[in-house]
Amino acid sequence: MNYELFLIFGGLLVVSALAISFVGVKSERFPGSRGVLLGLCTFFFALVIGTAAFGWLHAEDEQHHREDEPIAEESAAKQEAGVPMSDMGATTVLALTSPASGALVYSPEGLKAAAGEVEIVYDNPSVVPHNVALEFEGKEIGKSEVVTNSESSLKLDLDPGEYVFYCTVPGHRQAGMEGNLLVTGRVN
Ligand SMILES: [Cu+2]
Repeated sequence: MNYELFLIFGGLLVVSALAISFVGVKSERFPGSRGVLLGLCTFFFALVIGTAAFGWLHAEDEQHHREDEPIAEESAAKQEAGVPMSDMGATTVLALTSPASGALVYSPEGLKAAAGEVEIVYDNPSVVPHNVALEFEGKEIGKSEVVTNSESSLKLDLDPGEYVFYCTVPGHRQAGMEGNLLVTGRVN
């Protein structure tokens, strides 16, 4: 709507300016009186203000449209992927970190979660490479990317049981980078 008004005002401004200059060139007596001059000035002033105002309002509208789009696209993508809206955010997120000094330890030393989707978000603020892997009954069931000065995460669907988390960088687990993850029964 504001865009149409912007076009109308803008178009009117261009047409009137051309008409006035044409009359001005043809007639030596133009504008003739102060009243006509004043009227024309007011007329152009109003057109310029109108064009600018609706142009600005239109720009505002556009911006709102753009702000709304990403959210709409994201939920549409999730629905397409078959993820029910109500089940989103049911993941248990566990924070794990190591000292910035590069010491070969995890903090906290043990983790606990309810069965279901579990994500271990590991933050390594040191220059020593680390990651987090998970083992069940002596078998590795998943591992995150090895990182320095960054975060890496591991997401798995876990049944109740006792798991062991550790660092896969050679020597680190033996030096103490391991801990227990206890997964308890599903809470429904
Ligand atoms: Cu490590």
